[in-house]
Amino acid sequence: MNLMTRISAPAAALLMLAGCNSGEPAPAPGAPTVTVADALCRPTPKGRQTTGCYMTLTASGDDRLVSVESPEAKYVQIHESRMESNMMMMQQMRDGMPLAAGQATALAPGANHLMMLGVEEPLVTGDTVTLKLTFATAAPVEVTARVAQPAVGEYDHVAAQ
Ligand SMILES: [Cu+2]
Repeated sequence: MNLMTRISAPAAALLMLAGCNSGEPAPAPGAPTVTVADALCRPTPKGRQTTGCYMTLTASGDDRLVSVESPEAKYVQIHESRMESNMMMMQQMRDGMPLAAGQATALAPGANHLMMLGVEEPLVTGDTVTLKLTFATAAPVEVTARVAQPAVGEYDHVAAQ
């Protein structure tokens, strides 16, 4: 019985390695992760170099979206939107956006969102945008966002105009 145990443990480890052949190092079992769904960036109208990006983030443990970068923009900021004297205002979340364990957190039009600044090449519907998300705890996640108008038309960049 003891001998069986000694043999089967390394065998199981080998099987796990064989199953993870994607090139990326697999996260350690139980390591915190963040999954991203429905990533979308708004097209840039002619001449505009700012636009909003939206997605849904789910962290396996309590975490925080700390920063975002993209080859398509000089900067990407994490913004919050709020109503102030009947005006939709937005400002940068300098400490990032908290993510509660297991809870889907939306970046959405008219609410918290990502804002790309310094977009040199116009973003046209059908394009894709690469966004690299960095978290306080989980490994960074690279996201491919499609460029399209969000279903909800609410605009969140009044303050930037
Ligand atoms: Cu914004």
